[in-house]
Amino acid sequence: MSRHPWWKDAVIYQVYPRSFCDSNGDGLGDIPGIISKLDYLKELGIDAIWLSPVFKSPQDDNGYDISDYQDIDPMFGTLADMDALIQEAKKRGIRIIMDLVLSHSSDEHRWFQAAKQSRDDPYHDFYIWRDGEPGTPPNDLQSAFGGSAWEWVPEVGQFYFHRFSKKQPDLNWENPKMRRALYAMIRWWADRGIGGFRLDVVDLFGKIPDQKILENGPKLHDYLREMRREAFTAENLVTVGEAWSATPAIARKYSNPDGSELSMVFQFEHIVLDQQPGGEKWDLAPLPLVQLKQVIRRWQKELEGTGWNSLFLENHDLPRIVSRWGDDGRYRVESAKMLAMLLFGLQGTPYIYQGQELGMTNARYPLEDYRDIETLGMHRQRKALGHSEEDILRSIHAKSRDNARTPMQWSGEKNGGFTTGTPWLKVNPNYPQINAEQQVGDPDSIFTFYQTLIRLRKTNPVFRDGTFRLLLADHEDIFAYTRTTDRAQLLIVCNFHGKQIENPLETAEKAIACNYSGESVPGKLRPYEARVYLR
Ligand code: TEU
Repeated sequence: MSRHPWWKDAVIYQVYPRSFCDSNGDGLGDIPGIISKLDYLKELGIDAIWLSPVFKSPQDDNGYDISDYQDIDPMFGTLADMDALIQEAKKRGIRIIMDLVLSHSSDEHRWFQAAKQSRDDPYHDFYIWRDGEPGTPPNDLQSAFGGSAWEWVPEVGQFYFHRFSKKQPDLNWENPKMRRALYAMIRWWADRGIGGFRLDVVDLFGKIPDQKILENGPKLHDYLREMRREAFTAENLVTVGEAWSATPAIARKYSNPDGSELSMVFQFEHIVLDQQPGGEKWDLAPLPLVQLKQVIRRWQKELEGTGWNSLFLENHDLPRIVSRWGDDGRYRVESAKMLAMLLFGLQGTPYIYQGQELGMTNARYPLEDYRDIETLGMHRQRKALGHSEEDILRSIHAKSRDNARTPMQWSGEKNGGFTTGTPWLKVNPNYPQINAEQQVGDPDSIFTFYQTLIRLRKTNPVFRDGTFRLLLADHEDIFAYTRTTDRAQLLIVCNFHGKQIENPLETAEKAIACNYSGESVPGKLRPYEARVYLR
């Protein structure tokens, strides 16, 4: 056996089930649909699928509000379908990672239904309750989707805390019975053959709302070590936490190589660079490339040998990267490939969000076509604050979570081949030009480029082991770095802009991958040109 855990060599693919593939024509993706696309994923070369939540849920936040952790929502299929997915994926060497939402449940979970009946109910203390008077919440903490984070329940004469929608009451991690119930549920899934877990908003587990401590509460890492011991008992699980507040020092705890907490965390320091300092994601700003390089360098260096990075540019909460940091017009193909190379050259485990491998783009819809609770909440709030409709729509087009949630574009057929019915969210009208059918097997496609990058990572240990060094730190257009072991070195050179520029790193060596075919232009980097050299 290798001395490295499998996930250090793995590439993980995120499926957003609602938007992936609809097998029964109801306009919603489902588990049989995912099974029907496993061969596609196998061909891409990925090792594991992170499934956004498919548990039973009233879908107030598209499944991030779970009403039964041990059942599948009928819109996605049945437990038998889930077992079939695990088995069919396994046949193809693909593991399934489930998305555990443990900071809160749905208000329709039987625990909460019982909890809100009486203060004496044993489940009451599974949630966070505070006394008070109706209309006067315990403090001014706000829900991430707008409005107070406290909701009054007359039956018990108390407020409950909800960081997200009021249909997402926060679980009380102080309660050991509550924690044990979650751990038993996790072991039950691992026994069914689940390969790992993604932990939604893991940094909120130790919150103390009374002191307005939400992230990084004092007991957070105790809880995680306990969870590691009592829940993650199966062998070879991969665990990844979502931690918006992580710094490298904190991430070293989460991803300590001694395995005492998690395998790795998603951190977001690079993701929040293109917004106004002190503002929200909706307050748009251009990407400062020099700063992006500093942030990535810091994470690469500070976790080297002492932790592990997850590498991502997209997920179900973020816009499409080619529209965000590339050019989704003239240089869509080149810039999508450049961003892929930039990411895949780094140390860590890369994640691909569905459609990223096709260079899918942001949707630019009129307001009535958006479905996301966060987007609609922000629209309401900013309207009330007097922002213009035009400004709000500009922010939505750039940053709405629905940008990533438009249905997967499989073919040039009606609805991009996603459904024979009416899709729950409109398909991006560019599906005749951007779809999987067209790209699989085309040597110049974005899909094939991802395939190549995955293959390169699998055959060259320097991708896993090489130490990072940033080159040309102050250059305004080029992101370049090396990765070095005592046996090999990678040089990655990316032109981040849509113009041809001088290449100060010109070399006579032959690139092992490049996003342009044919001869290079001596001494120059073409628009968005990206090359990787192996020496
Ligand atoms: O997201 C965590 C989170 O903090 C989000 O509010 C995030 O800031 C926002 O989506 C960025 O625009 C996780 C899930 O990934 C998200 O889909 C859920 O809505 C949220 O938790 C609640 O479970």
